[in-house]
Amino acid sequence: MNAFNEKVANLMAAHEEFLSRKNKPVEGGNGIFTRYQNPVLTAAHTPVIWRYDLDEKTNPYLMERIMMNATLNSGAIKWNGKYILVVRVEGADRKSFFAVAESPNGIDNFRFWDYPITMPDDVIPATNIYDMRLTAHEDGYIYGVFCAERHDNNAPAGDLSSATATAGIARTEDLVNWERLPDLKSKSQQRNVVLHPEFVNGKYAFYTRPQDGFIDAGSGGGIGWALVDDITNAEVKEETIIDQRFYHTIKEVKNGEGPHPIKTPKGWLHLAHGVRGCAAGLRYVLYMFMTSLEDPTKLIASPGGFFMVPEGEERIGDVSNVLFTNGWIADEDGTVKIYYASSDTRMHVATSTIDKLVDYCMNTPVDGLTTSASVETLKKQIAKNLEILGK
Ligand code: M1P
Repeated sequence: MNAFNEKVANLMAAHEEFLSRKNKPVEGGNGIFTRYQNPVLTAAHTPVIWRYDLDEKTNPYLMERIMMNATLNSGAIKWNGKYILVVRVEGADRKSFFAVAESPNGIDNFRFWDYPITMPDDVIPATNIYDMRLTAHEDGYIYGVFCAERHDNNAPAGDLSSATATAGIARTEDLVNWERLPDLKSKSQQRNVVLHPEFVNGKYAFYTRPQDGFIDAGSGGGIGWALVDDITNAEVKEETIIDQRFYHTIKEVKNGEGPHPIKTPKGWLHLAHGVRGCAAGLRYVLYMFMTSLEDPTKLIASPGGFFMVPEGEERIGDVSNVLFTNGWIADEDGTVKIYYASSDTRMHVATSTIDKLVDYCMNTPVDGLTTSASVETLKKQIAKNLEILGK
């Protein structure tokens, strides 16, 4: 073996060793969920064959030719017994693309498939696509709904930053071949749009996030809901806000549905992100709520405050102080694997159960929206506990 081939063999072996690391739960915690020690996916998990040209003639120094920047906001689905993430991979060129990574246990050993997804771009070509929510719909298809970003051509000359966000829609049966459908038509810009897994009144149902501009949710109000007659020509005609934003809460500035909700006997279990502003910029945290099985637009549980916030190294990255989720998997035994990205840089997993998450939603006090309401809630719990402890 010549020196170049030996270097290639060492590179492949080191990568394989890295991919096969075991992940361990972090002991302790708040009893609601369990974090894991290692991120499940980072830019370093992307295949060697993506990043290097392995031809000695064209890459004699064996340098990375196509660098990867981040692996973030991933849709998730259990498919053929495997835990699948459709990962938002961002290259050094700032373009995001989708790629499938699979794991046998959902906790470690995630490996990318050889090729990224070729998303047909035959509708209105987009500059950038990201943040896919996966829904195995009762119509038999797996849908991917994602943000399609384009330069705003109405921006003044020289403004290269103004953009528009719409919801791209595609469907597949094998996660390899995707049929692109027209983007969701809506009066406003839309991001964080998610397809509900069941028909409602015979129609497709979407969670929406109307927004005034590319960044500003503005008058959008919160997480919306819209029924759509025809998925091949989807249009938001009426939109109802089902989870509102409020002043001085974790979702004051923006919120957005995470993955599609999980159906439980007590209602639809939702995971979302909430955004508030502070001197350090925007802070993105995760929160939960539940809606009624009979009427999925009716909020039936709204635990106050955040469910998860960035901790430790999660706080730092390309866009610091951000947790974002658009994928979770409920196993047959009631375990829930929550896939979340930290600071727009890397992917993690946390585990819980449906029972615990429902209990969390039903029994965490609501946000009373003022300091005095929060103090009264706290006093009630203290008094009860003092009585239990006989003090
Ligand atoms: O940078 C944080 C997140 O910002 C956006 O989310 P939202 O539309 O709610 O502000 C998205 O671009 C998301 O990808 C990103 O993680």
